[in-house]
Amino acid sequence: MIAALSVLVLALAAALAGCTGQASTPTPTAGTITVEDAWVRSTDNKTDTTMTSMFMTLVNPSGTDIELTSATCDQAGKVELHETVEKDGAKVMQKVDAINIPAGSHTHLSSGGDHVMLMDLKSKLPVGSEVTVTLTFSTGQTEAVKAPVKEMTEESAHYHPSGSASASAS
Ligand SMILES: [Cu+2]
Repeated sequence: MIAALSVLVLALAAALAGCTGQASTPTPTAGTITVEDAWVRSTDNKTDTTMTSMFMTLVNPSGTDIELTSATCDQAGKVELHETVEKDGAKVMQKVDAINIPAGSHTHLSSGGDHVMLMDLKSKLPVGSEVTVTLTFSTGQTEAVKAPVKEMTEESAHYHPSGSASASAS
């Protein structure tokens, strides 16, 4: 027990020593984001079938803020990270450079909020099909996410159910 503890102390000391000086540079091994409940909105019943949105929950159990910095998808000519803002009383989407996932917390990508935008789609995305999107994070972690294609429902279109809204939601 004592031996195990001193090993831990040594490891901590080494970690601290490695961090002295400037702000820590994230290492790929620090990438611990997990992706939950990913899905892509079907182009069925959409007027514009050239683009659609991907939603999910990104969980960051680490002690450092991590950003989603880019995404790619074989079925889309272009993929952007979007946020939704209110402009003149209307909700509009705009491109952002990154989506932050706070340390020890999570970020919901949802309709009416932040999302991944799949653009210049090479084919329609019917309900029941599947899309693979590769996410890249500020830690260097990449995650290939297989997302089912689903219909946008009344429930999923909601901004954030008031009961489960988190303080970090915007
Ligand atoms: Cu968008």
